[in-house]
Amino acid sequence: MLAFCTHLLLSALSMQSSLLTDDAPVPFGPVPTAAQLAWHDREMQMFIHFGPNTFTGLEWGEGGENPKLFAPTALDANQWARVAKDAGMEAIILTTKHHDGFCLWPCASTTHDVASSGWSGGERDVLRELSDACAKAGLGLGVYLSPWDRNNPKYGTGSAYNEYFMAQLREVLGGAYGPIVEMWFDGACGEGPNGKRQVYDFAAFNALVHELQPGAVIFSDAGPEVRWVGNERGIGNETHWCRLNRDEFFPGTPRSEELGEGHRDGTHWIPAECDVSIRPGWFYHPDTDAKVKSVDALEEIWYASVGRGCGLLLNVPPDRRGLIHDNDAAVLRGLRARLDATFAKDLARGATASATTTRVSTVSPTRFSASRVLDGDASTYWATDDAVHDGAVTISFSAPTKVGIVRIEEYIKLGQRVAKFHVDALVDGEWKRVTEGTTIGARRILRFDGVSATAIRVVIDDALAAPCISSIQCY
Ligand code: FUL
Repeated sequence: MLAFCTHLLLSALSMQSSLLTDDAPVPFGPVPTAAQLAWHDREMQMFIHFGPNTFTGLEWGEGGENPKLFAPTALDANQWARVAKDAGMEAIILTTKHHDGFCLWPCASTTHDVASSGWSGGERDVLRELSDACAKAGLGLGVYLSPWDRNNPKYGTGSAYNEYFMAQLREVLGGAYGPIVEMWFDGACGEGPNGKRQVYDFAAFNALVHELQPGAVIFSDAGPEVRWVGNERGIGNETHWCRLNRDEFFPGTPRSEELGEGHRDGTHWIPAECDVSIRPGWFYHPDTDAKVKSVDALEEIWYASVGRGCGLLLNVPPDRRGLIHDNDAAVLRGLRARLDATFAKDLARGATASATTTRVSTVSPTRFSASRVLDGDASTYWATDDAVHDGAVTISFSAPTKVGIVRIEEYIKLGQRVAKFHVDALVDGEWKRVTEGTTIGARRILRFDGVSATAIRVVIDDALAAPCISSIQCY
């Protein structure tokens, strides 16, 4: 009993002292959830468009296709997972049903599915095989399920179709296929087989996804967790606020040109994801084998998406065998090799850091010091006092060092703060500006003409609240 009372007293005292001594900045604006933080860490994910279109050559199937057309000859989801893994991707999102309504898993509520297909006597399940392959490879699994359905007769009838769609969500998200990291809702909404357009109940769809897969983020034009970037070229906006006035948007929004930048004073944390295909179309077509994007083109896309704090969702469509074509696999290996070579050695590790201004902490004098940006620990950061919204961190090398890339990360658990910054290099004893930008967010990766510098200085020119920078890397 005495031990129990002592324990209570000690924990009360330590709670009180941490309240008194927690001199960290208070969060600024909306902040990411745990699921969104995990999404930010999955910098690059693979998108897989596969289905009847692979066999008909269409991009938007009409819905009346004979399921027997779906007949891959050598499908191997482990090969997809290997290609994704070798490319350094963190998850695979599969079109379990595209606009043609055909389901890649044996669906209990329609016969327009793999069970009626010409593939292996209707005995196999693409989602099951991908789920197993991802689990084995240590990849996350995401689900694209098109609300637009050009096959189902209930489409366009209101609640009857919404019920059908939610029954499908229950099948794919209910646990049979394990944890799902991302639910991808397409904003496309056209006519169904009866010529009518459907009014979707996205509030109910989202609530169901959250109930069935609390660890998943939902993507759509309007989030609620991840938003579309507003183009299908894989290009993020140079100014990328992770905040959005969410309630003014909906899937299929006519205001998609605002999605790239987001809103500086937005109400909700909803960062942008950049979807793009490695080929001209979303589905595999044999006449595009020579049109696979080059390593150079993919590298540019990577810097314009991942480098601007967005997620990159790169579509790699399997061919009619059910395998990723060698041309696609080869450029992905090339991209990985290029990125690995570029980012092999962080030149800032081992350098020293100092700041023009540092937040005072009574917990420890180094709690918010400049050295925090070099410690490789994502949970520590350099910060300024609340009233100070600018300042600079200088990274000094022991000898002139050739630098052409900086990677800067904000401590986004406390919100997104930086609105304007620039980077200087100390070359032959003189500071010269090498690059500049607006937002940073989860990360900003900037390339510039390489300089031989004895120091690199990241200058925060303007922030909406005390800047909190968790990492500065140089390559
Ligand atoms: C669009 C769809 O209409 C395309 O077919 C593709 O699935 C793309 C990712 O989203 O809205």
